[in-house]
Amino acid sequence: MAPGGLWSPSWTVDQPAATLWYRPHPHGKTAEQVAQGMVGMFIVDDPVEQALDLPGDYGVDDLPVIVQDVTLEQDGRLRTGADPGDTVLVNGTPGPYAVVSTERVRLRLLNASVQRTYDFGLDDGSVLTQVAGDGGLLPAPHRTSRVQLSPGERAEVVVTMTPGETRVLRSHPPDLGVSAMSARFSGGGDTLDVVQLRARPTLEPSPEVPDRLGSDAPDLAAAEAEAVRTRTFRLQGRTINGAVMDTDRVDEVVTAGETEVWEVLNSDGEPHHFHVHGVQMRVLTVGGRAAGPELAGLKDTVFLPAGQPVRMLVTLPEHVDPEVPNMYHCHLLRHEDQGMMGQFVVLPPGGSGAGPVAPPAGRTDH
Ligand SMILES: [Cu+2]
Repeated sequence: MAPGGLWSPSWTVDQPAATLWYRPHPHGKTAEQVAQGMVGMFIVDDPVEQALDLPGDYGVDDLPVIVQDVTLEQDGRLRTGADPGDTVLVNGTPGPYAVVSTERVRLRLLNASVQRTYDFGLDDGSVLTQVAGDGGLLPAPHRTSRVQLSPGERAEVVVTMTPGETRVLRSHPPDLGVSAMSARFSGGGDTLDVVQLRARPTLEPSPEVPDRLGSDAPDLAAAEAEAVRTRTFRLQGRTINGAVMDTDRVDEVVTAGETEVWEVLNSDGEPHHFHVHGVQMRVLTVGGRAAGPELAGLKDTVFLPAGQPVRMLVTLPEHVDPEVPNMYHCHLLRHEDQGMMGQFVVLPPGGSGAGPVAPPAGRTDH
């Protein structure tokens, strides 16, 4: 969008209840704009989710928690380009707290930071009940003391409070699987307070979190067996499959509605993440092992442990557009800005050619 320009998109919301978000995507300038707070949350409800009776009163027991880290100058201005920052903002606010008036409160956690990974936990080590990931409800609640989110990832957690107490949601040093030197740029050694929860002296009762949440997890082995092909993506340096982003090149051509396996490898000694536009994915395996319960729901942004291939089931969008590509990219915004991104176009079944530009010569799929 040009300065002063107006853009009025319209679209059909066609997905289950989820905690989504939006941000600018100007090539090469994304980190700077996001770091200055140009970020918002987009909450989708549906009847299935509402019937579960999870805390759902927005601003009362259902709270957006958009987490960013910044560095502030003496005069209070933001210093951009300093990652990771040393001050945590929640919904743009430093030193935030929430007054809790119910027994249970649902936090919609979004890591909207440029570079930092958070490992969220309560200061007393008590349980966070994770009920949803990026793309919606988990099949069943995942009770855990820690929820690690890399940039772009979301998780919904339910916290149970006792009257009058104050607890702190804190970020602990994340497990990034790389050297301490590399991890430092993603906040590897840091412990930070994120938000205080201050319970009133008396709390309104809240229903228990049900034992079953979203639809049952699909039979992933059967779905994988029916996938029409496997595409591989290798992330190294600031390249994906050896190339940096070129808006004049289409890297992948896919068929609308088909299900494929995408196998993504971080072959570096530094953290990378994989985000795909227009799809929600199911993580099959990480480093050859079955994905953990925190990954049991739909995902659009996935942390890639170094050296461990992540296999994902990807059902491609139904929306055909041979002219305007979708993107996939590392979700460390500095990496994205430096060209760690590729493009794919969606063709109708049986469609061929089309598109503004041809795929690169020599690219083969299997
Ligand atoms: Cu990266």
